[in-house]
Amino acid sequence: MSIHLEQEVTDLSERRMRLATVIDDYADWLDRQHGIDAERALRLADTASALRQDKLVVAFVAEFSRGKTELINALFFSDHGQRLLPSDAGRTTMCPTELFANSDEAPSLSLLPIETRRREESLARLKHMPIEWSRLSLDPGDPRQLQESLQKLTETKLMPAVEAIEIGLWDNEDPSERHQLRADGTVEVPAWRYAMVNFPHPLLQAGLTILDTPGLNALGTEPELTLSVIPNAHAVMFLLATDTGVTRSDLEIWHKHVNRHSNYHVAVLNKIDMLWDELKSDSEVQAIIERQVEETARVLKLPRSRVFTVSAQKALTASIRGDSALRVRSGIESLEYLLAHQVIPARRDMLYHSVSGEVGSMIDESRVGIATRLKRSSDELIQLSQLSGKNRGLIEEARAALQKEKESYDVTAAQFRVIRKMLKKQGEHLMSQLSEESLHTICEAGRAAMEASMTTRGLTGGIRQLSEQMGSRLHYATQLADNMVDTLDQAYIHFYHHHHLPKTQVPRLDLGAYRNRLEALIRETEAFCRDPANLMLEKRFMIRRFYAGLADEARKAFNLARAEAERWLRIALDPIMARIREHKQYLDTRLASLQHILENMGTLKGRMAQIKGQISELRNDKTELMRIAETFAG
Ligand SMILES: Nc1nc2c(ncn2[C@@H]2O[C@H](COP(=O)(O)OP(=O)(O)O)[C@@H](O)[C@H]2O)c(=O)[nH]1
Ligand SMILES: [Mg+2]
Repeated sequence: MSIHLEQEVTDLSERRMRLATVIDDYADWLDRQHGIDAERALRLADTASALRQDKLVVAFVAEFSRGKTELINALFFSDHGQRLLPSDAGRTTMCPTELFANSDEAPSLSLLPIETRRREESLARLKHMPIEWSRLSLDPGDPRQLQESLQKLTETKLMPAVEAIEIGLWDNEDPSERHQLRADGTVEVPAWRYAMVNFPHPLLQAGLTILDTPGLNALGTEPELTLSVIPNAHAVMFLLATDTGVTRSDLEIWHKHVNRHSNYHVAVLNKIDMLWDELKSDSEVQAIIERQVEETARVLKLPRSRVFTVSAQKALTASIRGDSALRVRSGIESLEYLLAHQVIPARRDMLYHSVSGEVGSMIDESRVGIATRLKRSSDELIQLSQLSGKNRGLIEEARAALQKEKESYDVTAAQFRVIRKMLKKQGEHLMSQLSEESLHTICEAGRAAMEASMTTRGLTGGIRQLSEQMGSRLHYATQLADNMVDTLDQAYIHFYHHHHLPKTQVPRLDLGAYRNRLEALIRETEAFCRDPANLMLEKRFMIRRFYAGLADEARKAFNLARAEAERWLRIALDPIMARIREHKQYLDTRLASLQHILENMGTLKGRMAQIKGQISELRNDKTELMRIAETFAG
């Protein structure tokens, strides 16, 4: 593990924590402001906790035996003095393996039996069902125990061929797989479907999650990996090996699982040590490697700069032996730089941008709010100082003027209550578009359409129907929300012009991301159906699984959209009510104080002192807010 990488990961984690702390500080600050923005404070607390839990996910994807596991060992675990994950000849990881650190639980290896493929639940859901997993404790202080336990990742078992076909583990019609059938009618299959390694390594503790995947077989039959796990990774390393070049199945993985899906990916040409040849000069060897790199870039249609060369094995050996010349020659450092100086900074910027817009504009609004309150208090103070020592007549006049202002305000507030009632109804109508029941109905109908003909055509029909119905509901909900925003905007403008309430911009409800997601799922389905492998065979199992995977993703998008709409409703409707109440209270106290003064001129001084106290409190709040704003921007 290089210093760069370790530093950058730690730095990313520290920044995340700092940002979360500022957001929490701001939420506390808001909370102290008489609970006007309780809803926003809650939302901020959510944002902060999401930041704290954020993970940087790096996935390694390739056909079997390209050296993914070896590269993971070399990049992240070489300080162990040996291979942490099994990657030596003939013994490799057989199932997708997720490596992370969760300090709430003891270090452990959790394995999901392969038979759970029959289950309807998604992997994501199974992760929350501990009973389905077989669990082993890991002892980070005992390398032998560690290595022995992790050998489990390589386990296979024999399964009757019919069962293996059923759960999509073996294809009897594929000539390249037919030889795997044994005389007793069984085939060898991976023992585990998925593995989770909770391990207290510093990089993992700082928020790195690594995903190691086995070859094409496991990827193709686990739609969730392609539909959600790999696309959600922040970086994907696609491995090739110099001895095999770019094979057909490499290309299949590249096109189906990497190129189209992942946000950021690079190709890594591994095992360059196999081209090292003592009978050739360094520059000759380098030229051979370069030719292969260019060929790889051409076939994958990638810029040359996105193809890396490495010898994972030599890098691991070099790190363990402390051989720095070999380490340099292995090429591992360029991958470390890539992670340290591109992948991690990109994640850092993205995290900051994703929160800065929303939090930044909230802070701006708070500034306006506090300025308004300061102005009100100083207005009152000025008025009182002008009245002090004057006769009752003038005070009576001031009181009468204020009384009139209050009455006119009450009329506006009463009018708004009618509008607000209507808005509330509209809000309910909006939420009914996105209700759990409507989701259920849509999913059932889509499923029925798919089940009616278990073919790829039935599948496209089912998904299309599902996604279109969901999409049109999201669209309608957005329209309703836009109308509500227009009404609210007018109300705010009225309050601003006539009663000097702060100007406030009501945010729009934006469900675009979820509609895009649904459209992407349709494209996904079409690609699946165009794939000859899925067309030629009547793969009912695969179709059903793929449908389940897609429907799950669609449901996720719809549920997220609902949560977003709920939050939006509260943010749109609650603050205006709070501001109206606050302003009414302000007019009431001011009126009452003038009344007191009229009854007893002696209370004027006391009231002035009280307002001075309020002003200095507001000043403190303002200073604190400025500090938060500065830390946040910096
Ligand atoms: N010569 C050579 N062999 C390697 C290298 N990386 C991995 N291997 C070997 O390739 C085989 C497969 O490696 P592994 O990491 O298990 O591949 P995976 O299936 O992609 O995870 C093992 O026998 C490794 O020892 C390398 O850089 N050079
Ligand atoms: Mg492996």
